[in-house]
Formats: sequence, C-alpha cells, structure tokens
Amino acid sequence: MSGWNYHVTHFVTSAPDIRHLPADNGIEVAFAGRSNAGKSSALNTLTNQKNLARTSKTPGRTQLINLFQVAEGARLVDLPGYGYAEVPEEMKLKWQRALGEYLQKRECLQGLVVLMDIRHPMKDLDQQMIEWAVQSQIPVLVLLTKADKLASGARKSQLNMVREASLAFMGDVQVEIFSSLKKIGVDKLRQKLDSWFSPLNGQTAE
Ligand SMILES: Nc1nc2c(ncn2[C@@H]2O[C@H](COP(=O)(O)OP(=O)(O)OP(=O)(O)O)[C@@H](O)[C@H]2O)c(=O)[nH]1
Ligand SMILES: [Mg+2]
Repeated sequence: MSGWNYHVTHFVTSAPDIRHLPADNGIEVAFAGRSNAGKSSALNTLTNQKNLARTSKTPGRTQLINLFQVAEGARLVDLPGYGYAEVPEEMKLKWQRALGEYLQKRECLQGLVVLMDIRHPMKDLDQQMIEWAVQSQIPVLVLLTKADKLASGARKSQLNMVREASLAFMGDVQVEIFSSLKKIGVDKLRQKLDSWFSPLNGQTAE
C-alpha cells in the first residue's frame, strides 16, 4: 500500500523552543508561515480533525512548537507564525533566529511546507524561510492558502507569479494553491508528504 493515513495523526508534545524538541530521529516535516497564514487549519484539513491544531482568529495564537505523529518516526510540526505585528521586536528576532537554527540544524527535518495567504505571498520572512531550507537542501512546498478568497482567474495569476518568483531560489521548491475551507490542494499536500516520508516505508519493508 502506498500513501500514509494522515487521519490517525495525533498530538505528541509541545516544545517551548527549538532546544526542547524530542530526539532528532525519524522524519519531520514542518509547517511554517506568517501568523494567520492558515498553518493550523491546513493541518486540521490534512488530518480531517477539527481541533488537532488550534486555530484562531487572533494572529499569533500558536506560541509553542506543536508536534504530531502520523506513524512511528513520522512527525508533523506546527511552528508558531512569524511576522505578527503585536509581538515585541526583540521577541520577533529571537524567534527568527530559532527558526533559522531549526532549519539549519535539525537533521530529521526532511521537508518544509511554507504557507502564505494567496493575497499576500512571498513576504521577506517567507523568502528567508525558503532560503534557509534550500541552503540545507530541504525540499519546500509552498501552499498559497485561502484560495477560496479569490476568483479562479486571480488565483491562477497569483500561482503563476509565485511559481516564477520561486525559481530564483534555485532549489526544490514546488508551489500549489490551497484552501482548507474548500479542500483545494489537499491531495497535492498529501502526495508531497508521502514522498518525504517514503524512506520510512523502505525501513519497515526490509
Ligand atoms: N477563507 C478561509 N479562511 C481560512 C482558511 N484557512 C484558514 N483560514 C482562517 O484564517 C485564520 C487563521 O487560521 P490559522 O489556521 O489559525 O492560522 P495559523 O497560520 O495557524 O496562525 P498562527 O497559529 O497564529 O500563526 C482563521 O480565522 C481561519 O479560519 C481557508 O482556507 N479559507
Ligand atoms: Mg496556528
């Protein structure tokens, strides 16, 4: 059987920062993005669970790094959003450094999903995240979220624009449209995660 069952994903633990994550083994895929981009919603949609990852109308809600397990050794990580205006500058810088460190040092990190509101894609920190991932040879899936907010013509032109922009990173960067509300792009996300987690299949088959 190919493909993982994401519906059985369950919460494992929360970490206050990068230094308190569980042991660096297995395969981890992280969900990153600006505050309010729709990270937690995407995780809930993927796993078909209403409240696996907390969502909120108040940006900056996810403060902790939340880890979820899909199967033995296969983890999804909900990272706190960056760029939230109300957070003091000092805290922002501290968090940005921690994110950089996580992307550059975490050995088990095998894929990065960067979520961007389709109406406001590729902000400075989004680009920074992609750069860090590419530098560490981590493949990236960019999801343009809340696609339901745009008509199909505008959706396509945003997708083309971001695809074009993503070429500049000279790395493994795929861009897709996504909507938790309308369940758009969920298959693309699932396929990507399956491919990132596939080395684990090899291990269990042997
Ligand atoms: N229309 C629409 N709204 C969405 C979609 N996904 C998320 N939202 C809304 O956007 C808001 C933020 O969603 P979250 O999933 O909490 O965003 P987040 O990136 O986890 O935010 P932080 O944890 O604060 O960084 C919520 O009000 C969601 O209901 C979508 O596909 N379509
Ligand atoms: Mg969240």
